[in-house]
Amino acid sequence: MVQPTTLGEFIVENQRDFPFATGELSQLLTSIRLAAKVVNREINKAGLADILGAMGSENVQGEAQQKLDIMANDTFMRALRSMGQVCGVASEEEEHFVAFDDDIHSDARYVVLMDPLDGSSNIDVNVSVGTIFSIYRRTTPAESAVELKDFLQPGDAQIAAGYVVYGSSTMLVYTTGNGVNGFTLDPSIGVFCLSHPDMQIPQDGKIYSVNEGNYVHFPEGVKRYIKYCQEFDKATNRPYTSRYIGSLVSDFHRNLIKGGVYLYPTGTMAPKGKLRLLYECNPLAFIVEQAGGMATDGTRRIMEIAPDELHQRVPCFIGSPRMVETAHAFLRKYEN
Ligand code: P6P
Repeated sequence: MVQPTTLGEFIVENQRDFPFATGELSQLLTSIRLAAKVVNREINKAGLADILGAMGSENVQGEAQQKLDIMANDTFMRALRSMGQVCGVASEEEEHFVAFDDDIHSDARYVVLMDPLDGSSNIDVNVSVGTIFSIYRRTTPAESAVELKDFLQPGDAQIAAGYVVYGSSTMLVYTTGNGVNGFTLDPSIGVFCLSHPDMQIPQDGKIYSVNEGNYVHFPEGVKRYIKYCQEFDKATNRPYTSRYIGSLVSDFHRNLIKGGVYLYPTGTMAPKGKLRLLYECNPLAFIVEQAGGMATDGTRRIMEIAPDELHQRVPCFIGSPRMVETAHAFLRKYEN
């Protein structure tokens, strides 16, 4: 039996994709890999270990912090701090960025932005959740204190991005700008193995993912696109299938493999959209573009948007390019 390539082997074999990293990215991804295994273990036993449920606190988004949210945040923070490559981390669970400003991090060159456990409201009902991460080189000089502007970089400046989906199996999917590769955790040996080499999103699809409970609050163009998806038209394979898990990483991952479009538009409850630019939309946009897909805010590429603030929200249309383009046509036609 041919031994599958492990994530560690893959990173080393593809180190040449990262010439200036001299092994640093390998170590950074290794720390993420380790944290993902720990979070996976805790999620799998959450129901038994009294770590389900809310902490009784709220995060900066005003969302009830789940015990596993905090566990995941602390696990990734600890893993990233343990490596000397990272000088700071921004997280959905932290109001401000966290600077690693001790001696061993003084010449660190990378910052990481992450949503340590996305979709955590689904945890108590055993629906899959995920971790999303984005990696940049710092823009301020080494040896100096990391600054907010090191984190407020457009998505096009990312040097790596990825996600972990804790589902029926646990997968880590990432890109360093040379394609997208997926690794499945083999729990019997605790190793991520290459299972989805060179992932490419289908250029068109039949799945649309949107919370239709917000329909009345959507812009007219979004409403018209949703009706377009629901109309019968044999020639264009419609009606499409509506699939919405309510866990961004899971909805994105399914559409990446099967083809489809995920929409989180503006609406009354979310005047700027709900998804965060820096640690949800940008990393997934990097991945989807590397896999041949599209990611926009309805008009601009997500990765062109110049961030103003750490927890900035943007509307998001992401997935198969033909489907995103069709949605754009409705937005343009019915823009008020
Ligand atoms: P709604 C989870 O909080 C999240 O950010 C994504 O994982 C998910 O796709 C979205 O929110 C669900 O939001 O408003 O449809 O419940």
